[in-house]
Amino acid sequence: MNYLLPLQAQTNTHTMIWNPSKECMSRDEMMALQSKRLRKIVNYVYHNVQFYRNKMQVMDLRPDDIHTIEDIQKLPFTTKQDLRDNYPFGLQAAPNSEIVRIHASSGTTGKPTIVGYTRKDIGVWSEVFARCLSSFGVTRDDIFSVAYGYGLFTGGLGAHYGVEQLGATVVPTSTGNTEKHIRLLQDLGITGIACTPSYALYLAETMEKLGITKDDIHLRIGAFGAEPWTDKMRAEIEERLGLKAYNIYGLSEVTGPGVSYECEVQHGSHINEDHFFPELIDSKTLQPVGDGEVGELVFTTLSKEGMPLLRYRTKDLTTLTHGQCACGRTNVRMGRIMGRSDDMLIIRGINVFPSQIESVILSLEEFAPQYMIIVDRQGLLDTIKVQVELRPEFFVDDFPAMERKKKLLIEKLRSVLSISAQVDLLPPGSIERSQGKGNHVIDNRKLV
Ligand code: DLL
Repeated sequence: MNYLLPLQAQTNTHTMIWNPSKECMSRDEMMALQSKRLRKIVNYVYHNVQFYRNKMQVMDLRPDDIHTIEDIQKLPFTTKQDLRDNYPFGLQAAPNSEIVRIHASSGTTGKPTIVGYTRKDIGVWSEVFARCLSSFGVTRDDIFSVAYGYGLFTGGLGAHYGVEQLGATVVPTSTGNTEKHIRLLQDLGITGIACTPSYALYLAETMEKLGITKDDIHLRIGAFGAEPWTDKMRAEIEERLGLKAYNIYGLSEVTGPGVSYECEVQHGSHINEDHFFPELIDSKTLQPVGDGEVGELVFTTLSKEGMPLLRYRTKDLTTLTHGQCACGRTNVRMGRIMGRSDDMLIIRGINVFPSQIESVILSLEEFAPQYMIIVDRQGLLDTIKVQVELRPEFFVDDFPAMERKKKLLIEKLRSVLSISAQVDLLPPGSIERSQGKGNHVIDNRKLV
């Protein structure tokens, strides 16, 4: 194993960095490490994965042609479709005897994506997750509830191993049975929680129904991810659960949660780029885009043994920022996921991301973060309807007052996003809650 022992896990300061030798490298040192690992991984997949050997041969490329990390642009891309076409084990590089675990990504259409991990892969994953937790301020004294789903989804077990690696106490609550969870939060004095932002809100709502306030629990840190969320949503969760909320990002194909994580500065999420090399490309031209510009995130796994991937196109849209952060880390930062190149809605020619609609909704105090966006086509015209719950204190039996609120949201959506949307106001509690990843969009146009 070439990863280092925890360096500062015992301290109680908030600026602790789990592995400074990997999180605070100079750019030259990082590029040297990445170059070395890239050469090794390209050689490894060339000799162990028929799919990559074929692709490289078609491009007249040999492992010897790759010298530095900058040569990555010579390599072929990998897509979700490639994983489907090679289902289940076609992209696995290690022999079955070395695989100790398999996860599968949910995938709404077609076959799931199967990802096999060697023991070393699980070790790296635990290490990178421990870096995230440490960056959020978690210490060995914390008791941490993992309320991501356990099972084929990488959220539960990924976070579980990370908490253990850091040395905090893990409580594997998983999803479901929220009342029991709340009881454990109180009785065990649980101080940290990892779950989707949707579930965090559901938890807050259930607590409120039970008459339990944030002062009755002891949560101080939340590790939220697996779905897009906004700063408005962050503020809401922090207020209702009485904790500090951090973003954690990842995807099964690349490892699971822990690919990137916020620090206390919260200006983007640091990518564990010694293991997952990021590129940002224009989805159409496939050419690189610069710092600060929006593009599609692409990852090359630099150390994975089970299923290494070259230039995997995530479809996630974000920005990258190089340069040292005020927290002391030098690892490149990615912005919030603004959407996926495949879930951008084009409404009468205007590009709209669900997260933009969420931001508009939450900028108005009347509305709760529970909403659905329904897109349809009438004749040749796209229509968009936003169904949104009112907060209980604003839900009144007064028709003109309700109409005014509706108009307010319609106007704000028009002025901020240049779309004219229909709005349905719903009573509190009427939209189905999600315990895992929330779904906010129904696009009926795809069904025709
Ligand atoms: O969602 C892994 C994960 C678990 C990440 C727990 C964070 C916390 P998948 O099921 O393969 O893996 O889904 C990956 O989810 O490509 C993004 O579109 C989205 N996603 C994950 N984290 C975030 C985040 C897990 N923090 C897909 N913000 C990714 C926005 C996220 N989107």
